[in-house]
Amino acid sequence: MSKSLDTSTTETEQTVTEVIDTVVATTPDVRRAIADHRGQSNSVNPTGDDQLAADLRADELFEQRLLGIDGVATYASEERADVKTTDGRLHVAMDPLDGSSNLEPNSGMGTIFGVYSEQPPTVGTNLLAAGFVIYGPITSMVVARKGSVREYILEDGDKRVVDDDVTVPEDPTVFGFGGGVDSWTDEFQSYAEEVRHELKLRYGGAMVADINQVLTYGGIFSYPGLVSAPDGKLRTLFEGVPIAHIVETAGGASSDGSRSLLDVEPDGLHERVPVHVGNQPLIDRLEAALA
Ligand code: AFP
Repeated sequence: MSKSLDTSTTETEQTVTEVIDTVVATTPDVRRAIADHRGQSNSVNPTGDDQLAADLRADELFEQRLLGIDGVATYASEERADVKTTDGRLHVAMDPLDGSSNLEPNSGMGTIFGVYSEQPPTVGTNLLAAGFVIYGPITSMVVARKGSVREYILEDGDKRVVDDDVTVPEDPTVFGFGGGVDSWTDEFQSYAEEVRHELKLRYGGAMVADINQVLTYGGIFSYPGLVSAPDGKLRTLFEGVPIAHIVETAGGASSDGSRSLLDVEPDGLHERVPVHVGNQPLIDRLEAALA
């Protein structure tokens, strides 16, 4: 490997590490924002969702701190129309506070992030690392990087490994399907009818917590294309692709209904996509049902 390429790889890895550690160090402030900024903000995000004050505060914290990292060139977020740019080489795309509608009932919420080698919108195979934080009974984080998935417990802005090889269990146990029965297509309805007799329902309204159920117990999470919204609800860059990278790295599979979410080429920052992730056989059956 040439010297320059070697240096560049080392610098890239150092920047990815700094991004992950900066997300970790910011989580106590996000937990405080969840407690202190509980109201509406009277604004909507670029995909039309109401923004809570906590959404905006979390976005502000991550933007300031991540753009402060030398190697980070851009910051893109579900909460803002455009990419923020500075000098650097890598690109961060985030859902700063996933599941903010769970704030009022104090149910699980999270942060989703991806570190890309190319500026978004870009294809998921350009992800260098992806992860999510869960602000639950404890704060935990799952990160996919260099071909493996690790789970950490976060305390006071530090992280400690609790599982250094997260893999989707072979025998599936849970399913979580978003969107609502009456909005599903006939094809998805028939698939859901089969699955609900085989697996246990685990659906909480914040995908990070539902995805962690699939990583822990095996199964499938879907927010499918709907009759009224064929692209579904979830954002390609900020939710679907980073989560797909994590689940596929953990030995599972992902699909937009016909192919891996990592092969989806988004034209815009805020595109939506149907999201299906979980055990390969369940994804295969889903794609056959939707074909
Ligand atoms: P919010 O961030 O607006 O609460 O949406 C969360 C989310 O994007 C994803 O985390 C959930 O899986 C999904 O939406 C829940 O959508 P429904 O409220 O339609 O079930």
